[in-house]
Amino acid sequence: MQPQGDIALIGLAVMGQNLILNMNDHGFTVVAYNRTVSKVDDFLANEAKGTRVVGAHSIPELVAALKKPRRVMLMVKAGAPVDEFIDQLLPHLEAGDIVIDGGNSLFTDTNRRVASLAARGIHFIGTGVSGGEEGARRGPSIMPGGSSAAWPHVKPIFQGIAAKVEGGAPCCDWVGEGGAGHYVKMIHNGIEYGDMQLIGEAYHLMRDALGMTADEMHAVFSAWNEGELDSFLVEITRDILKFKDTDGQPLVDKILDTAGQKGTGKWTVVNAAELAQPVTLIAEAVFSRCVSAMKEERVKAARKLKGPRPAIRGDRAKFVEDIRYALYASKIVSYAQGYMLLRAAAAEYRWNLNYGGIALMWRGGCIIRSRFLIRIKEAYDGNPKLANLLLDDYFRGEIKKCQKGWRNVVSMAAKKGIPVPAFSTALSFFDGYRTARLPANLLQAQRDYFGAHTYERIDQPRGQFFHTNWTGHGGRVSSSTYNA
Ligand code: NBP
Repeated sequence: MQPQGDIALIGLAVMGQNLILNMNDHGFTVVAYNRTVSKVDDFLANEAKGTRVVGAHSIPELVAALKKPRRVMLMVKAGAPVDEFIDQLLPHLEAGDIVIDGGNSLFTDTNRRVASLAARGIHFIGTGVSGGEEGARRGPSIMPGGSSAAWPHVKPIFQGIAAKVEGGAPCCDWVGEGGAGHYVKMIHNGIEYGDMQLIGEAYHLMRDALGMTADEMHAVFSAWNEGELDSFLVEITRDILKFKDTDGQPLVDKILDTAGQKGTGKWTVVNAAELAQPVTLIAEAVFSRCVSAMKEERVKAARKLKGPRPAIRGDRAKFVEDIRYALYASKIVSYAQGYMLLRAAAAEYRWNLNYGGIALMWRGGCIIRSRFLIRIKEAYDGNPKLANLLLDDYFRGEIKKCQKGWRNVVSMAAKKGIPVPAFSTALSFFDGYRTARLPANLLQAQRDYFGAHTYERIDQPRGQFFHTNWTGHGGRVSSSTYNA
């Protein structure tokens, strides 16, 4: 009998199982396999019962069940498990076959895997998959990159199962060579950290400065979700605030305030530093999770370090509206920073990224999906060379509307001692970006004073470097001029 399998999927945890069922719904025959093989039969007997999913109990059995070119997708823990499965698969694959890694792998690992498998004639795709359990089952956002020759063989499956938006457009398209797909997923996750931190700061101000109850905040988030902040994360925040524990009290109030993280936010910040891009909001979001994790230390510090009382008097409804402005403006800055990093990465790694297309891929199916992303798509479709989202006419106008309220929130939070690191870094970045003359002249003077690092002058052409003997007893030799 001819092999029937359209694609194999290895890794029967939450993402793998749901992707398999989604592929099955779209008419594809999936071969399922897992390191702990007992989970294959368990899956076939339960979730996959009555479907056309085929179980495999070994790698040779999996490979034998696949049509050619063979397509094998890994949905396993990122890191060594991906390399271990590749090593197990390779002896059974032939030139033209395709291996896909759908986990949250570091893009540099994907670069390496694309190159090493290409040397053996095997195509490798590294793809971001976002949307969690529900997305995987009903339509995720899928961000594939790697060996472009493999894309036509994978496209019908991926675009078939992906979320659809605006007239049926799939939230999946080819991102680029090497690790480009995983890179875009990494930026997605970084932006997700930022969005969550911003919502958290809005919640903190409403709870501690205005003394609002969970039900009152639920009403605010419900209203916000009807406007330009309409998004998955605002929607689930609305629902979380409404959710009651068994005793009728809001469950959110009983959850310990220490945030976890799995690394993709940190990777974004490390890469931003490597590429000298000021992605300050995601950095604050990552570090805010670190501060939250210092729970015992914070509890002790709270007894010793006194500040102002957080309560704000005055027009509450107006302050809630100002918080909405702060959230919206900061979100625009965060996406502007994320896109700055994408542009720098495209130049550094020689990827031809479609910025509007990326916004469309994030438009549905994923955690950062929102109405707002269509505006980003329009901005880049209108001007693919747009230097910064903040310079787009639409976003310039939106920031203008928000500015007064945004500044009021940041200054009020400072006066009342409520931390708003993401709101304030967004505002500081905005002010820095729009400042023609920063104080870095003094900084350059300091560098030249203590280390003979040289400086450029405003009355001389760029690229000419000067050194001054500031103390009268320094030498004539200056340091080399370069940027690390
Ligand atoms: P997990 O990240 O929990 O991974 C579970 C799978 O990895 C199981 O099949 C497990 O096999 C296998 N595995 C592990 Br753990 N260690 C292994 C090893 N040393 N060698 C071989 N296999 C190993 O599952 P998930 O949450 O479904 O995520 C799968 C991938 O998708 C991850 O890379 C994750 O980062 C990514 N992702 C997750 C989400 C989400 O919302 N959960 C969203 C988007 C992307 P076993 O059954 O034998 O232990």
